Amino acid sequence: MTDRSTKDVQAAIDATPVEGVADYAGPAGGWGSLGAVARAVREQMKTSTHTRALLEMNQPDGFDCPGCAWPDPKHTSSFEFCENGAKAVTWEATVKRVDPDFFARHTVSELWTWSDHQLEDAGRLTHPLRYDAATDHFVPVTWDEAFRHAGAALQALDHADQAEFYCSGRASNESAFLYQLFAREFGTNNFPDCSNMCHEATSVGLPKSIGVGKGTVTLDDFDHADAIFCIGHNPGTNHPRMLSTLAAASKRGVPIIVANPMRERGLERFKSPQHPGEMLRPGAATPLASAYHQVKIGGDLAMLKGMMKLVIDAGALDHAFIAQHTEGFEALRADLDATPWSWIEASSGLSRDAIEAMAEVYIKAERVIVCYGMGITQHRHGTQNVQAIANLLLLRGNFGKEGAGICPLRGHSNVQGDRTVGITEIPAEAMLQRLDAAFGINSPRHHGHNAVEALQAMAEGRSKALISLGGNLAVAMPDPETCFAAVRRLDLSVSILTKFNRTCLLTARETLVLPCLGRTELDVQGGRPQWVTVEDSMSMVHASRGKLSSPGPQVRSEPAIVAGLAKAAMPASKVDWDSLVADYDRIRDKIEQVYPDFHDFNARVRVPGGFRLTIAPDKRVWNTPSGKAQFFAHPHVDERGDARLLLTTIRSHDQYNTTIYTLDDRYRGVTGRRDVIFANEVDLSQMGLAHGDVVDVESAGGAVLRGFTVIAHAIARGSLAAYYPEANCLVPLGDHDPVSGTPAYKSIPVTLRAAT
Ligand SMILES: Nc1nc2c(c(=O)[nH]1)N[C@H]1C(S)=C(S)[C@@H](COP(=O)(O)OP(=O)(O)OC[C@H]3O[C@@H](n4cnc5c(=O)[nH]c(N)nc54)[C@H](O)[C@@H]3O)O[C@H]1N2
Ligand SMILES: Nc1nc2c(c(=O)[nH]1)N[C@H]1C(S)=C(S)[C@@H](COP(=O)(O)OP(=O)(O)OC[C@H]3O[C@@H](n4cnc5c(=O)[nH]c(N)nc54)[C@H](O)[C@@H]3O)O[C@H]1N2
Ligand SMILES: [Mo]
Repeated sequence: MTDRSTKDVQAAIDATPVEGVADYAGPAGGWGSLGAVARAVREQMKTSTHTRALLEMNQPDGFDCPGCAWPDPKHTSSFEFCENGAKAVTWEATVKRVDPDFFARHTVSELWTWSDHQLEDAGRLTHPLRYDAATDHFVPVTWDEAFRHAGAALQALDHADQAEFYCSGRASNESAFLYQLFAREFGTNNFPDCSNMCHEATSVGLPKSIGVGKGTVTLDDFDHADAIFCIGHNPGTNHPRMLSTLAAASKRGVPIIVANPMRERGLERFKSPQHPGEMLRPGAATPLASAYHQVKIGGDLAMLKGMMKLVIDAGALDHAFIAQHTEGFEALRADLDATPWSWIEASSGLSRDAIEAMAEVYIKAERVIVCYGMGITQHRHGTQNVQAIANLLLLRGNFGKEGAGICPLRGHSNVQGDRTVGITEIPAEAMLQRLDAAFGINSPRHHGHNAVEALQAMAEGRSKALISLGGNLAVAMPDPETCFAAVRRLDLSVSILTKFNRTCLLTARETLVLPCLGRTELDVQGGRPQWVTVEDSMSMVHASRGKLSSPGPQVRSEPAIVAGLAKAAMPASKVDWDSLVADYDRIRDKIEQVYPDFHDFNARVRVPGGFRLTIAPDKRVWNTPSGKAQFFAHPHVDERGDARLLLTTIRSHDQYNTTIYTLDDRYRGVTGRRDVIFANEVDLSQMGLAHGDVVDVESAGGAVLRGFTVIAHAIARGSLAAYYPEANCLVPLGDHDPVSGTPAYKSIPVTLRAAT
């Protein structure tokens, strides 16, 4: 059995005290959340104006939370409380600064020895900086100098495809649109972006299945679903506002079925800080998961195929829907017939009984939503996983009806919007034609690099310049040895950031760090406050208005910085950059010209709550080549062979990707440390190891993560977990889903041995 009861694991943890490791018995949310917010406010913010800013979050006239892409309820009267949203805001609104004095005090070699937490905790960037190799210091430069140096290095390239334009997912639609315009006029489609490490399997897999690479549900659908499946995501930490939605469904008696190798408290029970009754009653909390299946790492495809077999066996197909709306059913059925239960059970780590129980809930429900996250996408078979979820939903017509559909939990708050407005290495011809017509430019037609290809090109010297609009590319990517060296050999590295991070320390021949405003801050252009727009994971586009004062007079907005770089790189540019930056309405008018779905953009987005982009499957319209939704058969291949142990990499409760707020992970009972490996206690004893032992972890390629402590945890047999980015050295750069290019961060074959 894979399901170790939490009690058994608890006994193991109690038997051997390990520093910083304890059981967490409470629910998600609750007083712990309030305490964490109070602490974040205390440590980062000093003024009450800043503290009040927290109340502006997710209000119609306030700013969009930079935390995650979960949508806001339509009728929010009170402010939606979310601990991790509050951490994201306090981290940005901090009163700490890394100013020219700071960089005069610390050399780059010294800063290299700092932890990722220390680097960002030092504060907000205040001045444009340029690396001076002679002194090993970053020194302040004027904006004109910064743009001149960047422009000269870009002009010195042999051709435009030697430049990589990285985009992280916090950029607004307006800055991302200008950024892609800059790169395309410059002459490249090289857009590595954080989506390539995240939901690329969704962006690539779903259009083939249902004709759109996005989720199909809205928040309202959760009020009408008869069953909700949560596969491979951890909302208590990564999408905390989702817990209110799940709690409401749970109170309606809707089954919530979880498939996750780890028991995550945020999927088990929730004490809502906005619910005074629950907060004041000790022990009160809303149960979330009605059933929790600890699938083996990478075992989802087998589990989903088992469920599909059972749906067919039970005669529970929606025949009319399949006949009218789909193609490929017979091939899927043949593949499922050829898939033996022995493989399904071995590969998923779940018994047939358990999968039958899941299928029963699925079949009983008229309307089903399947939610999923990185536990599905970050595998070699990520695209197959996503398409298997679409298959399962198609079998019973769970698209285009209220209360049903697919719900990818997106990552960064505007990662979906950035994609929508052109950050893609594989642009559609029709879009390029409209872009060219709107600006009188000639966009390149050949495809560009995704994130893995960009790093490979940089590592091999084929690409020589990297511009980063946000993010911490080299740390977020697998295989730091390769990726760090790749950035260091560049001719030009430009980072547009709110905070200093390790990627900036990988100095190239010319290295510039440019400080930008965050989303919470007031952005004045042309004498007037500007605002931006974002798209959440349910395709709602709405306004975000920053209120806080700038961290310093030198700090510029992202659109202004992108325009400055573009003008310096292309003195003969056809685009009137200054006019666009002076009034963001003009940028939105251009977005509308290039993307017809944004018709009346400036008017519609001024309505509180904004508008929803077209999601054709809502109307059972399928924008696939055949005009039908497609079933995809995925013959079972066990790509990890007989690897006995797979390691998955996860986020702690106190981190935002490469940003480490503190070293704690409250819901998993870890305090003050991140050098731990979560393991199944039976696996440990079979390996001759015990809770608290110090081990070395070795990947199949021979990379070793040294001196980590194994801790017993309620995790499926054969499965291990460690924090990202610490464990990224175990993932080779070439280990990714061949279809989407998503790195296989979630299924790394490893061995463990006592530390040497
Ligand atoms: N506070 C906070 N919020 C965030 C982020 C953050 O770092 N901090 N990051 C943002 C970003 S960019 C993203 S992409 C999202 C990420 O949100 P999630 O997708 O929730 O991210 P992970 O922490 O990677 O968690 C993955 C979950 O999948 C499970 N899992 C691992 N391997 C498997 C598997 O093989 N099968 C199954 N079924 N489950 C598996 C893990 O146990 C874990 O519970 O969150 C966004 N929101
Ligand atoms: N092993 C492993 N690796 C992973 C993952 C995993 O699950 N496991 N997850 C992957 C995923 S899903 C993702 S999305 C990537 C994340 O990859 P990235 O998006 O590259 O990384 P972040 O850590 O989100 O970026 C943090 C930096 O963004 C900057 N920043 C913050 N706000 C703003 C802003 O408003 N504007 C600008 N210009 N800069 C800003 C700050 O300076 C900060 O240092 O990591 C991936 N890597
Ligand atoms: Mo992500």
